[in-house]
Amino acid sequence: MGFKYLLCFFYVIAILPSKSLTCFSQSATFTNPIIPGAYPDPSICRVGDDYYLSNSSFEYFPGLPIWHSKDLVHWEHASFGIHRKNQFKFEGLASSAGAWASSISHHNGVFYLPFTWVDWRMKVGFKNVILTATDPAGPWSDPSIITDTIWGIDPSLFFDEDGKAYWLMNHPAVGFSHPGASSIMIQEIDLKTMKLVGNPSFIGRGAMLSSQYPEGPKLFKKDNFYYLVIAEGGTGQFHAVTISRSKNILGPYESYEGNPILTHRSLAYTHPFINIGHADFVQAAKDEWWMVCLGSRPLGAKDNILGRETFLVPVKWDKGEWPVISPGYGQVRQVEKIPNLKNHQVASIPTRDDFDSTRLSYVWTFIRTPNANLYSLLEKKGSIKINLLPTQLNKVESPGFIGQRLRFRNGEMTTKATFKSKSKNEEAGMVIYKSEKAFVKFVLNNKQIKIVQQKDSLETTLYTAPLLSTTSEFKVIQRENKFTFSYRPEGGSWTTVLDSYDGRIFSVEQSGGFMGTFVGVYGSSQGAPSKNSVTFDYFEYKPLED
Ligand code: 6LW
Repeated sequence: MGFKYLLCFFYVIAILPSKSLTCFSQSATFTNPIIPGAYPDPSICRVGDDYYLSNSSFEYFPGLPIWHSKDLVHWEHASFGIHRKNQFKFEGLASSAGAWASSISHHNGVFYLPFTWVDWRMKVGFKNVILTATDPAGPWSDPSIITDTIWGIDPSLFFDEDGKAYWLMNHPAVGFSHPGASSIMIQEIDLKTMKLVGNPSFIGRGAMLSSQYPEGPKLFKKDNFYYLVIAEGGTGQFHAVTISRSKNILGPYESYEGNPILTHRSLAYTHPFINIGHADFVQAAKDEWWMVCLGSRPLGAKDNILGRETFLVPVKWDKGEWPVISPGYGQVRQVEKIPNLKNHQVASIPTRDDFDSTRLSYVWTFIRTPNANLYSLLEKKGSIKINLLPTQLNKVESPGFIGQRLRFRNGEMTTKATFKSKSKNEEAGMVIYKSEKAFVKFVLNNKQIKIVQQKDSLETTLYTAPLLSTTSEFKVIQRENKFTFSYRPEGGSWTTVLDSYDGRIFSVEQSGGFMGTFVGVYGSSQGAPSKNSVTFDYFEYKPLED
């Protein structure tokens, strides 16, 4: 008997603690991207033990997602900088116009969100504005217009130790020119009046004489140096992060001889991440710095279908020295050691929405500002009703589409629609959408179920069959850049109707644009008046094993 107790005692003091530690210890690594899906141009700030991050959002509404984290790895949605229809005029906005490159900062209890509102219909297509909030959960203010007379983008703020605030942005080249030439300028700003003070000072043009598209400027004060971090090379394969520094905020700035401090330009498609650039730094602890940046995960080896996502990279920044990014590797790594911060468990994005709530989850996004009568969650619990409006997917409008960003390399998307179409122009179902010139709709109308591709101005029917039921489930399986379409009529079984569809139509390489691809539910009367509607019982979007 005694031996058995001894054995148990030994187990308790020797084996169990290590097991319990293992089961409770957080994993020592994280996987990039930290915010998957089309969330480009990340900027980050720290407020005590809390970190806030914002992304561009272009023509999508709500816009300028604001994220919150305590450990830099797990991010929960906090708010949208653009959450009211009257903040900006989205109607008729071109794809990839809209909200570019926000830069979140915090000072004396106020969050500032400068960014560029792009509308190429304006005389000067780039208006640089600031939104403010005292609570990261919002509400955010109406825009204060800082510049609308010069062609510049990517504003950010810097708060100096003497209490002065400075406005930085990309600016037309001054005194030099070559393809892609522009410069970085700095100017004092009075944040009480939201007016620029004095004149702009030129402080940078990129690390090389022929640098293209110096943009995304961020300024840091460390060890009595002002460090200017920018993106250059353009937001494609040659994208890079470069740095310069000065003892005087207005310069002259000395370019680091080790530039670029980060780029994947020479890795081409041999690395799982391309287009790395547009960075921001944050000090997580006394001597621990981290960088967020954008990047893309090409699918099918070369196709950027997911858009530009947000990545986290360690930085070694010794006193008085230049920062070393991803020390020992010099690349953004897929699996990285976690920051030395207390683990912050947050709710991950749900893979299934049964539409039980009275509000849509933040992952659901509209193309431009939605019609006030577009949808309802209140008609029948556990479903969403989309009212058929005349707006159309292949026009620069706000179509009857509610979508999520594609965020997995391999995923399965399913939904169930009940729809009694009264005419062939009334249609409803599932859509994979990149822009008004690149989408595939999988829909029911009054007589058919069909798959229709829009590629530029060409509409092509890829599948059509007689309608078997006014209630049908739709399934799309994405394996990298291949999409397979199936459906199941009520009471029937799944039938695959289109296999290995070439999804490169959604890639930046084929359809351009600054955003990624969305998948969602949809209904439209395609230009004609209608009082009809479609009901979706659920939407599921889950990852498949790589
Ligand atoms: C953004 C610029 C960029 O303003 O692309 O990747 C523009 N860099 O900094 C739109 O995302």
